[in-house]
Amino acid sequence: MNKFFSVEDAQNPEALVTEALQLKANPRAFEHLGKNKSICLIFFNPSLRTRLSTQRAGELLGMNVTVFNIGKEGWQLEFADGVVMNGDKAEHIKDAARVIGAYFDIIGIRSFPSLADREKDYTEEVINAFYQYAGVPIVNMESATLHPLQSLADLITIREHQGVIERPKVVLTWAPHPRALPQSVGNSFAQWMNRADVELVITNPEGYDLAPEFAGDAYVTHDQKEAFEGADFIYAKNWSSYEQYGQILSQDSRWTVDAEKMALTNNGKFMHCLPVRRNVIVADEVIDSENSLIIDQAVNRVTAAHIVLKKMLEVQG
Ligand code: SN0
Repeated sequence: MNKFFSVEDAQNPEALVTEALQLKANPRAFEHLGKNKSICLIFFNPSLRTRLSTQRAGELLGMNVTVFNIGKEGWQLEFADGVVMNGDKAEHIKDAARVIGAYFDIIGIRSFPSLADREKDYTEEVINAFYQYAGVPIVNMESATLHPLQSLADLITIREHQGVIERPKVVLTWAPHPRALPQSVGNSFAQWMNRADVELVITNPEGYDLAPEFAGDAYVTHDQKEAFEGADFIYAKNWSSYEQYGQILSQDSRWTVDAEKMALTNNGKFMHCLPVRRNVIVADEVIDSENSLIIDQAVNRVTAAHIVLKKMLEVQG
């Protein structure tokens, strides 16, 4: 694997989950694979789980891990070609990526969307430029449109908790939030669930439909209660509007996930990627209940990064 940008790079997502679970059961099995190998985790934006879990995964493989908060501590980067660089941007991505690629064997990138220019955000300019110029494998640690390490961790978590249910009903529900957030987690979750053996339902208010290329074959309804009926897993997440790009169209607290709505499900499990605004996205009574999988998901972030880095190290030899 020389890039991990989306589900497309996983070839067979279900097989990747099986391998990841084997690695989770025996986490030190490949601790020599990354000996004398290095990874640089580059953050344009804040992070807690992605930073620490990817660092832990690198360490489990014996790698040297460097974290670079480029958004705070680096030069501002220019991405356009042929620009006269006499403004605030001190360095071109071509130069920065080639240098970092010369220092490290693998690079991870976190770069949120602008939420101002949809076409630009959806071209994934930042991770694509690193891939073009760095010459080493690139891991998406949440890009403008996708968050594949999160979605892989989510699919691992569903497989661990589905029990005897063969094809679980998985519901992705929009929930309110005070700030405009990326569509990345929602897009990515939908993209992975479309490739997994689950029944996917997405529910959101009007104006919040996800990009069709990611919603795929999901059944989409604007009636949250209808969606929750008989669900095995409820995945809550806010995203800003894709249609009226980056806008907050609703902060309707009737979309908050509470115990009354969870009662409509098939004793459904609750999921969220964190960080979560308690009592805005989800009521404490749900997120603190025994059906809440939030910590399992976070733990599986290590497992997801572990299998992805292992696959990248294996092709490097
Ligand atoms: C990010 C997002 O994409 O929604 C990262 C999630 C893994 N979340 C936020 O930026 C939340 C910020 C906030 O103010 O709650």
